[in-house]
Amino acid sequence: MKQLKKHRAASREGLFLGLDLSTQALKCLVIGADGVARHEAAVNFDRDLPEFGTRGGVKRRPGGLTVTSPALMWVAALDLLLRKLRPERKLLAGVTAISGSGQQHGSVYLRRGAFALLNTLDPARSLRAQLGGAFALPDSPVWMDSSTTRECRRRDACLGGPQAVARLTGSRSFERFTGNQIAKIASKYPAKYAATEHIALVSSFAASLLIGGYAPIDYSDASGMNLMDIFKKTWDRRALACTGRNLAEKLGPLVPSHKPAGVISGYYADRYGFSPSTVVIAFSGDNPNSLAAFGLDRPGATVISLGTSDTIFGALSSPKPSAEEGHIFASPIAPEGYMALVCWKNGSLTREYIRDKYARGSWEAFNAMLSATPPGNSGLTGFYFREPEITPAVLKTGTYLFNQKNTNAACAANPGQHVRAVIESQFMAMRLHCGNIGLAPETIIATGGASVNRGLLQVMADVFGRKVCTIDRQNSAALGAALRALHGWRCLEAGKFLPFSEAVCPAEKPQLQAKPNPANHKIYTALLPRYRRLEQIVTGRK
Ligand code: 5FX
Repeated sequence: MKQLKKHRAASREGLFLGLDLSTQALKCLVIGADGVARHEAAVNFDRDLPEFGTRGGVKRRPGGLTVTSPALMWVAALDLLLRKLRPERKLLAGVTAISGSGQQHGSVYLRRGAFALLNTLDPARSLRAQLGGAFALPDSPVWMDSSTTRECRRRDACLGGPQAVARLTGSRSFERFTGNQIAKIASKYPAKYAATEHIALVSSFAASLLIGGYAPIDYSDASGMNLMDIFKKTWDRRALACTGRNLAEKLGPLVPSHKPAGVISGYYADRYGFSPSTVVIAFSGDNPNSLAAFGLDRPGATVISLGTSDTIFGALSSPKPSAEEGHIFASPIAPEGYMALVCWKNGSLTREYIRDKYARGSWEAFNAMLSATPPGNSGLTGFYFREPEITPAVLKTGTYLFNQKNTNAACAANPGQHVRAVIESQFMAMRLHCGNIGLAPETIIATGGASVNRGLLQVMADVFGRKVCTIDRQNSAALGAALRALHGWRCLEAGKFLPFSEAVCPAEKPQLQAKPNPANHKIYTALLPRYRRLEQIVTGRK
C-alpha cells in the first residue's frame, strides 16, 4: 500500500530523462521519481551512422595520437534517437526534467552565428539539416587524443610546473584535458579559433542542443579542463591567458552541477511532444554521472568501472591534488565535495585484444584460462599498452611481461599466462595508483561492460582484499544523469540545495559478487613493491 502511494506520488512528479553522449553511442534512459527505469533507447555511431566513417565512435589520424569525432555525427545521433522515441510521445510529454552525460574532456568549437542557429531551430527540419554550418572545427578532439604534449609542457611552464597546475586545477596537465586541446587548436588553427564563438564540452554541447542556446559548463566536468580553480570553482585567469585569446568569453559561465541550464527549446516540444516547461539541468561528464548513479556523496565505497577506459573513483572530502596521480574533480552531487578519479586507456579493448589473440575470442575460454593459472602468475608480471597509456603516462605502445629476473618474457609465455597477466596487471595498477591519490576503498562496486565477468571480479577482490559488489547499473552514466535531473528538479522545487541521498533514492541494492581470498590477497600485497618498480622500468623512470 505504502509502495503504491509512493508510486502514485512518483508519477505525479513525472519522468526524468538522462542522456549519455559517450564515445561510441548516444543513449537515453527515462526513469520515474522512484528511480525505476521506464524506457531506454540508443544510437550506435559506427552502426547507425556509417556515413561518418568512425570506428568505435572516433577517427584516428595516422600516428594514432590525434583522435577526434565529427561534431555533426553527435547532432545526427540526437535526431536519430529522438526519431526512435517518436512512438513514445506520451512518455516524452511526461518528462519533467532532463540532464545528461558526455565523455569527459572532448571539446566542440561553434562558429560565429551558431547561437542564432540554435536559437531559431525550425521544427519542420532535422537538427542535422540546420546545424551543418555551426562548427568552426568539424572534428572535435576527444578524450582519447594524446597529441598535446607540447601544449602541456608550455602551459606547465606558464603556470609554475606540474604540481602547481595540479594544486590549481585538480590535475597536472594531461594531453586529453580540454585546456591543452584548446591551446593546440588556438596555435595550430588560429583562423578557426578566431572564428569560434563558443567552446563547449561534449556534455554542455548536448545540453546546448536541447536548450537551443549555449548551456553553461558544470563545475564537475569543468574540473577535467586544466582551466578551473578547483577550490574557488571559477575559471583561472592565468590558465585561460596561457591557452587562447578571449577564452573566458568563448567558454561562458560555470554552474554547480545541480542547477538548471535552461528549459527545453520549443523545437523539441513541437517536433517530439516534450512539454515546453521541461527543465534541463546542467549536463556533466560520464564519470561524475556514474558517481551520481551510485549515490557516492561521501567517502567509503569506491567504484571500478570496466569500460572502454577503466576508471576507479570515489568521493573525497579533503582532496590533495597530485602531479603524480589521477584527478580531483568537483563532486557533481555535493557542492562542497570532491571526487577522485584515476583513468586507464587500456581497458576493454586491451582485454578483448588478449582474449582474441590467446583465447579464440571467447570469454569462456579466457575465464577457463584465468582459473587454470595461479594467482601471482608464477612470478610473471605484465604491462599491456595497446594504446598510449594515461596511468602511468606512456606514449609508446607495447607488451612487457617480466619474469623474476626482470627480463621481458612476453614471447616465451603461454596463452594462459598472458590472460592472467593482463588482468592482474590492470588491477595491480588500480590498487597502486588509487592508493597514491588517497582513495581507500572500503567496499568496491564494479560496473561497466566487463563487470559481468565473475572471473575478473574475483581477481579484483583478491588484489584489493575487499568485497566486490555490483549494482545493476549497466548504463551508469545515463542513470546518473537521470538521477541528477531528478535531484536538480527537486532542488529547484525546494528553492534550496537538498542532499542528493535524501532527494534521490536509487532503486536497487548492491549484490555481492566476490569475496577476497586472504591467501591470494597476501600474494598481491607482497607483489605491490615489485609492480611499482617494474612500472618505473617500463615508463623509463628507472
Ligand atoms: C576520464 O578522465 C576519461 O578520460 C574517460 O573516462 C572519459 O571520460 C571516457 F569517456
